[in-house]
Amino acid sequence: MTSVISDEKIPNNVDLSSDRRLQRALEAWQPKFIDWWKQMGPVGWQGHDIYLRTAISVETDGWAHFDYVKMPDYRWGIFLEPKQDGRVHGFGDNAGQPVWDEVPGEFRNMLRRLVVTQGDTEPASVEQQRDLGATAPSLYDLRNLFQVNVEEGRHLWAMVYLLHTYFGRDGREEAEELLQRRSGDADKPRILGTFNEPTNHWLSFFMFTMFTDRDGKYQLASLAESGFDPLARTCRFMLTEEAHHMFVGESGVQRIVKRAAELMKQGNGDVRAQGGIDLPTIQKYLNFWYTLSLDLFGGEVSSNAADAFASGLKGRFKEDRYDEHKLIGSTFAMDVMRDGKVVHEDVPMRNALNEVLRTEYIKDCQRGVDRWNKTIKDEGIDFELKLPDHKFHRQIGMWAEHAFTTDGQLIDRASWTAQAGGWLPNQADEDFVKSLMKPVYEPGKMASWIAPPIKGINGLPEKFEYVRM
Ligand code: BYC
Repeated sequence: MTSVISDEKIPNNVDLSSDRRLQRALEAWQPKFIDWWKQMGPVGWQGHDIYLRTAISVETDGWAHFDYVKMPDYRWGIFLEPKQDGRVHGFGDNAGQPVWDEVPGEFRNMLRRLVVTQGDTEPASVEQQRDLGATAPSLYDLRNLFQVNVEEGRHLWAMVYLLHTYFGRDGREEAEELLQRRSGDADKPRILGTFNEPTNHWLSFFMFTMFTDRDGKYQLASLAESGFDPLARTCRFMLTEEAHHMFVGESGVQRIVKRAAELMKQGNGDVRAQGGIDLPTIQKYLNFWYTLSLDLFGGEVSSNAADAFASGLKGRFKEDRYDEHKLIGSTFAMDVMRDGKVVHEDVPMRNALNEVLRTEYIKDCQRGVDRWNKTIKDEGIDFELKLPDHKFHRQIGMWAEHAFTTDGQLIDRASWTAQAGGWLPNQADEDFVKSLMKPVYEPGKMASWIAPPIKGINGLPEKFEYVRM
């Protein structure tokens, strides 16, 4: 193997050292990835030593190896969960048949589209977050940002591995394009809308990792059920890393909420005047990022979703929990728009699968919001954060053409526009939040608007130098 492609540089459990074809594809792609990382990855921190976790094997002691590393030297690896002998399709028309180790010809395009869409979100999020290092509220948070970024990089590698190994020349071309699209670019945007939105301060970053990464959890879990076994095994391993990203988001917002509640009890109770982010402003950013993330589940009634399920490529969240896995003749009761009115109707289950998954996701988000509300209550403050109705502020699917309040009341577009600044961050909110974003790089110190974490990384104290300045 070459100096660029070696088991030492690219930890893996896919037998890279004897796979000449994969080595050749990666020899061409890896330098382009590094160029992309240096150009589009975290700005200003490429030469610093960061205390990072690297996955060096899938065994429990190998997937969380901690050490200082400079980001461009991070060992992005390729890991699949070990193969389960005798695994069969768990759902769809082929339920009970042996899973596929190669791409089935008739589903090649659909599968490639799923892998590319998943892959595209990973570099997109790194691009969205590239400037945040300049305003980190602490070294602890700065390190967590970079941990998330390098792992999104690894998730890109995971999808590129599938493209290179199973999709021949098309796969190599798609892998190149994953490095060419750019978040927010007018000519070459990222595929899904949410991944073109700027994430230019830390409140948005924490909301993004809470809500958007949680979409990642649900999409990966559905792909982890896939009858295309290499995809299922790849996604299973990715889910272990995704959990940390959601922790960063949920605990980040929780610390901001806690600080707001503390400040409400101090001085004259004016949170903003005391350098915090007030709860109504936090609610607006919640409304914004949650609804953008709802869009990531696709249309409410979708033949794409039905086809992906029927063919055995994409299942439901934890398919094992269900008794019935073919879904022929069953229905899902859901809100739909009929003659200008919202009605509850039975929709053929296969076509409703995006909504089924979104419903699971909403329940999970609610559990997180409940935990934030507990923090507020424990501080003795009377205020509740709420998830807005699923029809509010949608850009994708059947609600996108209509305007709804945060309670789900249908209103006309003009009334919506008149009230939007009270529901979603307006320019003044954005300016205010940005005015608080001043870097704090002294070990153990925190910005004024966020409470300290409960504990440090990997058993280390909060004042540990997580990024060497
Ligand atoms: N924006 O039948 P429809 C993550 C398109 S996040 C723009 O309604 P379908 C991560 C759709 O492509 C998880 N376009 O929906 C998180 C289709 O276009 P074409 C990412 C959209 O296909 C944080 C048309 O509308 N993984 O990992 O059933 C940090 C009609 O589509 C959007 C995946 O998404 C949108 N929001 O479902 C880092 C899994 N929604 O084909 C990472 C793979 C829909 O007519 N992807 N469209 O041109 C999928 O399973 C599906 O593609 C979707 C869409 C669930 C996204």
